[in-house]
Amino acid sequence: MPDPQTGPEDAQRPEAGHELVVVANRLPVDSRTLPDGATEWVTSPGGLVTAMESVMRTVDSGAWVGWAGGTGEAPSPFVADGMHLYPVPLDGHEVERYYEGFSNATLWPLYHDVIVDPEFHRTWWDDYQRVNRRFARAAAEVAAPGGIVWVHDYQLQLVPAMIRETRPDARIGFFNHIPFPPVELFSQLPKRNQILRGLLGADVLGFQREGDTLNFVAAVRKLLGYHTDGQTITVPGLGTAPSREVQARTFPISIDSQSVSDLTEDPDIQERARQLRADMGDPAKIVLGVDRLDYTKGIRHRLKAWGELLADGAIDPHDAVMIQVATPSRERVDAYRQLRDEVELTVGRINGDHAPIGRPAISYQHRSFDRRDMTALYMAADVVLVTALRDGMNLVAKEYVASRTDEQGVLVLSEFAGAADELRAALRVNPHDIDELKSSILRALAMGEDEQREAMTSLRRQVMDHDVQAWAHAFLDELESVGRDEITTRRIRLTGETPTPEAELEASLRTFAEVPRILVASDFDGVLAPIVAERDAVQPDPEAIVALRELSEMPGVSVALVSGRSLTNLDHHTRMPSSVVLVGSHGAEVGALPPWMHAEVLDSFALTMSPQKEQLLESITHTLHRIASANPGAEVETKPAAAVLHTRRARGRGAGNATEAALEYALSLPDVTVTPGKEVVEFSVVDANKGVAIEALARASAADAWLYLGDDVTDETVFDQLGDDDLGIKVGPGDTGAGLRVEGTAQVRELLTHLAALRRARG
Ligand code: ADQ
Repeated sequence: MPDPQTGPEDAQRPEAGHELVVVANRLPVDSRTLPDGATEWVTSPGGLVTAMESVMRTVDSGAWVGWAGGTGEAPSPFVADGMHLYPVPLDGHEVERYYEGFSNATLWPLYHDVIVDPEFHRTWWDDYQRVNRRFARAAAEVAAPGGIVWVHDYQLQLVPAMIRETRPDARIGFFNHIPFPPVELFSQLPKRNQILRGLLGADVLGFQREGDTLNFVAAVRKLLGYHTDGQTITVPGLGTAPSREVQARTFPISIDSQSVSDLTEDPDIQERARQLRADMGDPAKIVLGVDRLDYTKGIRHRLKAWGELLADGAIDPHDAVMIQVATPSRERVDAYRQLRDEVELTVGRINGDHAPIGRPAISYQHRSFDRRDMTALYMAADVVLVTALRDGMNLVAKEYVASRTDEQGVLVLSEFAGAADELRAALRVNPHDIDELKSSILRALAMGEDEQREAMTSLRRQVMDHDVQAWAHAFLDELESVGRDEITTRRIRLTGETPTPEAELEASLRTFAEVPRILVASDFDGVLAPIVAERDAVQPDPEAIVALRELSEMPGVSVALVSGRSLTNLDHHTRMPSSVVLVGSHGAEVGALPPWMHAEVLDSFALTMSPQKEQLLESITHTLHRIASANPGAEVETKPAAAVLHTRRARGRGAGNATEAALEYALSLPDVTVTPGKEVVEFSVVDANKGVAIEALARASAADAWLYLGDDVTDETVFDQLGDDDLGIKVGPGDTGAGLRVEGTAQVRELLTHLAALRRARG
């Protein structure tokens, strides 16, 4: 970063929001308390920040949402180096359960091959969800319409779907910095499906290695049953939403290679490197390890190998010194405390047994170094040991390569680090095999200059050409290329519950009544009849029914009743004349049309069942019966092309449990239209909805405009089709695509009676 000093320059966010919003657990800043007690923010110069700086320069306005560290109230938003920072607060409990708990004691070990046992507590999961929701809300609030939101890492896996809920217009990307485990391991994770669904809220999911991407796709296929085609996943739409495509891709992360390389030209850093060697007693060889003090990094294995080489006499401690830099990490998590004790005990033992007087056999540094010191260390090191047991990428390996402009030095690299896929010229090891590790160390120490140069030249080509800027641009290019038309933006016209003012409703009705050819259509339950617990006890409002009948007999007016009920059931309860069209099963069944309507228009939309669909329906019905029998009171209704789970009469928590089980099951059925409604979940094997039905009826009746009344989420498919002259009327509370709202069935009765009167007066 050009200038690490930052202050609260300007907390104003652009009116229209930010074009690019990065969401990561941590903000790229650390706080520092000044002598006068004030807080100053200093940007922390990680690779991600550098990469983001480069891409943020290409957009008008960039933002970063993250935790500023510490507990309690978060600082107000501020600007640092042209980037708007939005701190997300965490309280002490959340740090314990969301961060140290679910993120670092459940997910981290599980995603790293269960090197230590993952621990799980349900309270941790509750906090993980709550904190993810907070991050999602913060990001959704500041992203510009159609803007890009890029979510990072395992702490925030639910955030993509949570953002999508409120911001379907945004392009959402997610990058997983750590490995994605094989499905056999991932399956152990409690809440695994929720995690997958959270991730699948993104348009593009990025992983470090090809193997990670394949693991993820396999988990989605196996655990959610979604259709996958290569690395493209089809996420079925729940309810009335259409399906979406999600791309899972491999983007190996890198470092700001040029700036690391440039540091080696700095005379002061060159001098530090020389001094370092001298401080170590000018040994023939310096072997270096740099890691966060984490059990995934294989520090114990490395120390064991080094200790044995000294004990065997294969290495003379006067000739070779090991420097182990171990950055303090997650010190409140048990496994990390234990690791630190163990590492320090081992280092102490090895030094006690082998160190010559006045200098160490292992120089152990448990603290942070700045970039310049780190570069000096890399320049001084003849061999760098990267012995991770599992690592997403491992940037240390790449930093070492970028620091060796002299084309000398040997990188010993674990095959379990992501970097092993690209850094082919490194000395590759299986760190679990201590004998192999020992012989690789000896080989590295003995390697001649020419061989070193040959390998290092090849490694440098790789690292210098593929830097972190290229990584970020590749990811964002993929995100940009996601087809816009696949992103459905459902239009919400009204929120809350306030009914449309009388005068506005009246004016709209008057205009509509003047249109020469109109279609008047309505949902049944909850609109023409109050909702009742016993479905068959439903009582339609007699006056509303009379008004509809009357309308259906007027010239230029077509009338339709649309319902989730089956056609026969709807007919039975409404007893409408043949001038009224009945549409059942959410549009999948259409009754006889009156003679003046063009039946052929409906051909393309007719109910079609194939033997495969019959079979599918049978298996769905079977599963729903199983869910119903586990939740007393829940019932299954079968229709010609659908099976429906009714939970109205389920007892106790049965309704919630049955619905949840049905929705979970729904996710495994990519070719089925699943429509959750009020205490019902409908599984339809034909692809029809009320919106399609109304559109077809409007065409068949040659209507110039239509009016539709609906109370349910299934009615939103109709409101999605509203044209300028059409009237969408939502009955009751809730967000809706309708332009008008009335309170309940009593108002529907008044409205229909009034419309009939207006139309009658028109003549
Ligand atoms: P980490 O597990 O933190 O990152 P790594 O890739 O090795 O691992 O990055 C560590 C960074 O910290 C390097 O830039 C290194 O120079 C720096 N560092 C280490 N010790 C230091 C010290 N004492 N002082 C100062 N700096 C120090 C996670 C994944 C990795 C993945 C990265 C990036 O676990 O697999 O490579 O994210 O995606």
